[in-house]
Amino acid sequence: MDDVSESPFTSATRRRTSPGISLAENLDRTERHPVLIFGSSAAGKSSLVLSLILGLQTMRDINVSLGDPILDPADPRSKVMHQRAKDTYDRAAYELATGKPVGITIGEPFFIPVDVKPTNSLLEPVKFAFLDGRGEDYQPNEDINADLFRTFKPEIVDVLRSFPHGITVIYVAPYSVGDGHDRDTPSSNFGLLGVMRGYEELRELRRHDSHLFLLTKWDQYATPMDARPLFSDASANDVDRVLRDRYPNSWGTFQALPLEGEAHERRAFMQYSSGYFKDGEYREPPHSFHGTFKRYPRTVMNWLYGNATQYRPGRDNRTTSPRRSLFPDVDVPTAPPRRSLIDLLNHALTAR
Ligand SMILES: Nc1nc2c(ncn2[C@@H]2O[C@H](COP(=O)(O)OP(=O)(O)OP(=O)(O)O)[C@@H](O)[C@H]2O)c(=O)[nH]1
Ligand SMILES: [Mg+2]
Repeated sequence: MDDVSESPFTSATRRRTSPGISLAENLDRTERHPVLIFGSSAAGKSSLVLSLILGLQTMRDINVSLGDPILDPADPRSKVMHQRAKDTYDRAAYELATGKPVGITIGEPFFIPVDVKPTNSLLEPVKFAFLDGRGEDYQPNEDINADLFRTFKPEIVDVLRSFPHGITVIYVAPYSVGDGHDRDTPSSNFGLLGVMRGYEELRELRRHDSHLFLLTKWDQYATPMDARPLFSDASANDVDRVLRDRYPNSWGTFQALPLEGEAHERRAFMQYSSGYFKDGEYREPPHSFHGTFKRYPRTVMNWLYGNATQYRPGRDNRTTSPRRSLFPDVDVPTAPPRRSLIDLLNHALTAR
């Protein structure tokens, strides 16, 4: 048996505490691509998932639905997890209609099964499992007697250690926390650093994994519908500048994360807005700006679809398939700017 007792990240081992096959095995058997979403409290994780679902629900040529339970039905936690997934999924449509902001996520992490079936027969159906959970679990520990970085919950440890195909990891980095004035990004920054350390320690099968550093709440930085088009037309340098300022440690570490067999799509970054917010409330944007807002979830979805089609679960994990695009009219997120090791080191040393 592996000796997993020494590491803080593996203290929650993959011991089977419930009947049925494990989460990672079930994801593999049902050919579902896991999308692990990490970020501090109020970073925008749930809003990201909702906006991705909404973005698909409003496309005429894509059928999207809640998938089958993620956990083995023999596992007593299966029903509870699926009910939470269902609530979140149904919430997407409700939120669109009423403009309610999403509430804080509580309890144990859970996965939302989302099945995507393009009606265009040339594009294959894909199944995702989106992780949602409370951001507190990814924030540095305030207790000085405890380790700074928290351990992952057992479900996440299971996927990282045992899922044999490519997974996607999204690091959610909000431009700000709260209403735009309370800029508590240092906790977010170190929280993401802890997540990367945990990934590095637990994940051995990295060669097909894809990583996205997502600067959320971009609308708080670049006003939408402004005469200056920074909201819709930011360059990679614009985004990099903000990340260097607010996420010095985690953004630097992300760029140096050893991924094994580098491919540029597998390490990406972009800015994101999960919708049009006015006075802290989610609103329907004016008609002429629909495309501008929708471009964000569609860009991320395009990339996720590419990851899931290229590194398909359920197949031989040494082979890859051609990368497919779900929305040919939008791009995928770009690779971070190339930097020398010296530059990265300097950056890490001068980080606040
Ligand atoms: N302006 C703006 N606000 C956003 C955006 N995305 C999310 N928010 C707001 O930020 C707050 C937190 O968003 P959530 O999606 O609940 O964040 P979370 O990461 O799921 O937070 P926890 O569940 O507490 O871990 C909510 O009030 C959202 O309405 C965005 O793109 N722009
Ligand atoms: Mg949440």
